Amino acid sequence: MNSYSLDYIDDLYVQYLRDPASVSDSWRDYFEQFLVASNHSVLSKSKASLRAKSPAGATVGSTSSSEPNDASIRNGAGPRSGAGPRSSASPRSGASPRSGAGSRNGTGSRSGSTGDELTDQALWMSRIQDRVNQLVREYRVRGHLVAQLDPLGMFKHESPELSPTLYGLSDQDLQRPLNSSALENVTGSTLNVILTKLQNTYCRSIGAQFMHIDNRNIRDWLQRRMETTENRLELSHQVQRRIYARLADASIFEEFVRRKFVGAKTFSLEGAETLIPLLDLALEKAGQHQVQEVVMGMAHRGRLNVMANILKKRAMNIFWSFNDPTPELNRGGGDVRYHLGYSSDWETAAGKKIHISLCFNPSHLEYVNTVAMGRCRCKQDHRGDTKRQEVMTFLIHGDASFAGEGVVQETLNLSELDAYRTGGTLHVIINNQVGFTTEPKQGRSSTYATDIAKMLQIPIFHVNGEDPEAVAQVVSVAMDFRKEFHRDVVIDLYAYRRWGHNEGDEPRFTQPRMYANIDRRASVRIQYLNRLMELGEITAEEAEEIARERTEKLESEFEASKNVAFLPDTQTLAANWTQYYGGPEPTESTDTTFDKEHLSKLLDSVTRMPDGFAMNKKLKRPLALRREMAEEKRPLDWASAEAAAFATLMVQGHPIRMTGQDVQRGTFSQRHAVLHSVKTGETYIPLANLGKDQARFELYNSPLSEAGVLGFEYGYSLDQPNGLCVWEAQFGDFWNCAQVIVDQFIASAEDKWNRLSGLVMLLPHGFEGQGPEHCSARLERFLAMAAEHNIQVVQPTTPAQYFHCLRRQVIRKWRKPLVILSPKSLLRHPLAVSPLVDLSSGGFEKILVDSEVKLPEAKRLLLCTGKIYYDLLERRNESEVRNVAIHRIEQLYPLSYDEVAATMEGLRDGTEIFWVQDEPTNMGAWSYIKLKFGDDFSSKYSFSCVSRDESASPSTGSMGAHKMEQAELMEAAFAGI
Ligand SMILES: Cc1ncc(C[n+]2csc(CCOP(=O)(O)OP(=O)(O)O)c2C)c(N)n1
Ligand SMILES: [Mg+2]
Repeated sequence: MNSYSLDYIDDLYVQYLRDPASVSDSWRDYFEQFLVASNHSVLSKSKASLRAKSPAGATVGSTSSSEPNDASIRNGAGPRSGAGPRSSASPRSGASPRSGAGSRNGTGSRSGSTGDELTDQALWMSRIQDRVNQLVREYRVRGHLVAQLDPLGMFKHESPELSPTLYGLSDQDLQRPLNSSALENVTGSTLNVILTKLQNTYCRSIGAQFMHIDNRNIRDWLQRRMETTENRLELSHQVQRRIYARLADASIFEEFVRRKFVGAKTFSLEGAETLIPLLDLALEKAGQHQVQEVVMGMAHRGRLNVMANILKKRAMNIFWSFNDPTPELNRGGGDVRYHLGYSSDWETAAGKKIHISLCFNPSHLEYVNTVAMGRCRCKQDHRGDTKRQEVMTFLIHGDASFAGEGVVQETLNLSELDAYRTGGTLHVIINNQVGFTTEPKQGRSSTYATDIAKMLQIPIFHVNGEDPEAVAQVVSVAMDFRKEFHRDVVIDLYAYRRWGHNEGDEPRFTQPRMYANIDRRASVRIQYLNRLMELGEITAEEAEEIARERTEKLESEFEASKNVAFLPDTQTLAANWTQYYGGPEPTESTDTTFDKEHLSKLLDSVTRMPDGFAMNKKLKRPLALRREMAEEKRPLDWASAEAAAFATLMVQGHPIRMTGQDVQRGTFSQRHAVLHSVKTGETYIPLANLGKDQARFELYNSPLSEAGVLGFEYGYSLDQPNGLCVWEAQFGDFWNCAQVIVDQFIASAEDKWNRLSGLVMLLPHGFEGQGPEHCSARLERFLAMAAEHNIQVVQPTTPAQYFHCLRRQVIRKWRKPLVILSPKSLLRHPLAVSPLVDLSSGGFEKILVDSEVKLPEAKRLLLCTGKIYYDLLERRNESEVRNVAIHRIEQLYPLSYDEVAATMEGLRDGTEIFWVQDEPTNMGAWSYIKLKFGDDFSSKYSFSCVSRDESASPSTGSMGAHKMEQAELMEAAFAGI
């Protein structure tokens, strides 16, 4: 019988002890006969006996169904008899002292009773060590469950796996000296000592989850950091006082605001004031790590406090906003004080400057996450920070929203992707254990609010917010982890919410017991002060002085804010935005032309690849055709015009970044901007190889996400006025998964926050019989949210129009989000082509006027936008109609009546104008056109609409029905002609 057979019998024995019925009859008889009253000596004897007399028919060492698995041991029914042997699920090599025992490799004596006893003794010691190893491992895996995390004591979990008795370790064993190299920095201690160290490390105020990380080096690094220090920092006198001062900043600010602005909404931080020293310490660490800039994203909770105490926004500005003295300036615009952004410089204790930018934030929780990350990435790109260590993101979350909002998963998923990597975000959860009135047990199915973060290979540190020194340790390990591994890290700050959700809210309606508990608690400032006084680090008088000084300062800021002449600090755009502007669209046109010869060369060069590059054969033809386009032997198609726009912008110094699902090839196999060698799999990007003077070209396939990715690109665009930042939806229909980013940021940021963006959204759109979800980019929704020149909504119908539109977006200094309804079938439509000269000359036209039928001869004018133009044109050509003019509206917004009227000159009064659209009446542009121009049109002409009947879904799922409907539209458009 070998050692593994013994292990097997051990396992069976454990199983038998838990449930005698779970082992076979023969093994049960055997255990009953020999081991029922087991203890060490009995075991020793019994093992010798076991070797001699295993029951007939039992296949020792096999993996029979009675073999217990890891889970069955862990889920065991509580402590077992102290001496019971156990086959450990822990590694059978490594720290186990077996190799030295001799018995396992056959060198020990196995014959004769004395030799047997000795061997058994060694075996037994080895097995104890195995169990200790297992116990140590369980502490690393589950210690957090019994850690003292929750100031209110509500988070209660048991972990029987942490009981030594589960591993057959008796009280006697606790006193034995052990080889416990399994625990960092400990050798030759007793189990008792080891247990104390384990509990200190993993079960005090810090609960660390890190054993889900697959990479052993990372786990070892974390273990070392925590176990060698028992998860505590030795804090200097100065740091302790600094922590106290930051707590005083936090709590005195809250108390002051509550006293002065009774009942006003502040979303107080009280109960979680440790956030302020936490951020303070994180910034200190960031300074040590040579971080130059921090981009912060956070929601309402504690935001005013962070503004005052971290961003150092002068309190007078915050107080001024409570008074709301100039409502007339904010009619229809602006935002509430707890959503505003701010930026400032932070100076660390060592004198390092860090620029902090707190992002403007809508009420919609968690959506700011990827916006902040996008900004961080762009700032890194500007600095040439290829290691992504000079700029980092801090994201502060609520417990309910982190667990509940799906965009959190999208956020985390971006963190390790080439297109979105920012070198590691610090996530902090203000875990006040409630979301408005909803408790964790109603709000999440997971143990922790942070469990979604376990999808990443990163540690999650839960920490009791009432233990600021534990928080200091966690910040130190977390920030060093990020520095070392360039990955995200999560700190779950366990706290509570001293008041209601906001200051007008009564939390005792719904959380009476929790609030009875909260009411009894002294603030963390007072608790920490008491501790420091006990340690003799600070006197009551000194503490009093710190508090008095802060209150006085706030008092003087308060007085200043009441001065009628006071004007608050409204920050203007950052320095790199000085040449750019928002507001109404400029009336002057933009020169988007480009030298024809150069254009031709650039277009040709994007068809070339390095010698020997083995391109897919099927791409040869499209590239050959493009070469002919460059030579003006054929007109350009859509994708070539796009490549031309990109190339010309980049050689003029404008960087381009584009992401979206499958954008490298293009959803419709039209772009092929990244070529793959069929021999080596290597890729080649012609647009990134135009010449050494070109600006950066980045084109990334995104994960299957809309909200997260669009948020990221929007964030990127906030810091990149000089470039083209493009997000393409797979089909236009899917942007509604990112509705929040469009509504809350893209469409309204300038109005609310005076922040500009030149982001481009490419939304494939077109009714082509592909069913309800592949036809409509929901033009009507963009038009409904279009106001005050907030966005541009464009539907170009020729490659040249697309080319000029993209170039205009960067060349003019007016920065405005651009929504392009891009085509699908037009990508290859024989009529949707443009000669090279239309790109090298001309410019973008808001309305394309009929070049064949002149208005004075028109009996009817068809107004339309997008692909339906070509359907109408074909129908007109087929039926040889000569008296119906067709105008295409290429830019739906901004568009004034004057601009439209200018294209109608010559149209006789009373002429019929039909707005023709493929969309059902309740969708598309009809409602917008009618509302905006209907009265003017109707006063002079006969104005009506041709469209599909109103419908709940955009289109039919039947190709046959689609064709019938399309034919009816054409009939109606030309009826009576
Ligand atoms: C997307 C979204 N849904 C709902 C709300 C309304 N709301 C505001 S705060 C809040 C509770 C947030 O709880 P938590 O994330 O724990 O933050 P806390 O307020 O407790 O700090 C809710 C539901 C919101 N702001 N955003
Ligand atoms: Mg909460």
